[in-house]
Amino acid sequence: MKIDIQTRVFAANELAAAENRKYLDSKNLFCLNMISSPGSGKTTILSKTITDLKGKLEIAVVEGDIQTELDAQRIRNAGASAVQINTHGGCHLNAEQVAIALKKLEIKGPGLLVIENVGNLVCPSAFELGEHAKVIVLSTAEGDDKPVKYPATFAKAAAVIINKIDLLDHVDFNLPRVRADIRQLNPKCEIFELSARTGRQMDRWYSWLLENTVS
Ligand SMILES: Nc1nc2c(ncn2[C@@H]2O[C@H](COP(=O)(O)OP(=O)(O)O)[C@@H](O)[C@H]2O)c(=O)[nH]1
Ligand SMILES: [Mg+2]
Repeated sequence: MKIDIQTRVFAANELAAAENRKYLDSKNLFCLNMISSPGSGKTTILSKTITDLKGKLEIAVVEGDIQTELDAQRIRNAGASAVQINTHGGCHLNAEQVAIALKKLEIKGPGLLVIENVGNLVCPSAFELGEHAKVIVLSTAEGDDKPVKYPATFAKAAAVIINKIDLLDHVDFNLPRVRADIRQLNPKCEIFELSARTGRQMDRWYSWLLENTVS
């Protein structure tokens, strides 16, 4: 019985994700599903990206949080459209919630749509949202064991951002080990090492976004 219900939940989600993908493709929107622990810097990375790529790339954001409109407000302050989804306890976004947010956003396209998922490294990677790629963010402040502890999530990434490299001298974070662990799980993904606070090494991330977005 339990398996039946789980199967139906996943099947309904897959259908809604496929509809989202059709919609995104019809508007020439490149869509990223951004996944990380809480506090790794997703909203900071997005805010800086929106500011720095103003005039070069149209960006819209769907924000997923258990509670509050805080992150959507930060994105609007940076100059992009944002819709906030509150899951009220749910640990991940699902494709139907994203479909509702897409209707509210009414993005013209072409451009980039980023879905900032609810902060955790487990459930979000199990629910497809219709995205073209998953981006996992890992910060130097949260320890260097995350790729090996959450292998399924890292294995699905098209790109991994190692954020807060400005803190490397102050935290226990073995960067070569993390690089090697990510490569072991996912030989092909892009790895970006940057600081959203100082702006250091954001350029490669920007080039990757621009290369993948139809203009
Ligand atoms: N030192 C440092 N702090 C950062 C960096 N990026 C984000 N932060 C801080 O980390 C905290 C969490 O950031 P936030 O963007 O809200 O993370 P989110 O929960 O993943 O969206 C905030 O206090 C940010 O100012 C960074 O590159 N370096
Ligand atoms: Mg956030």
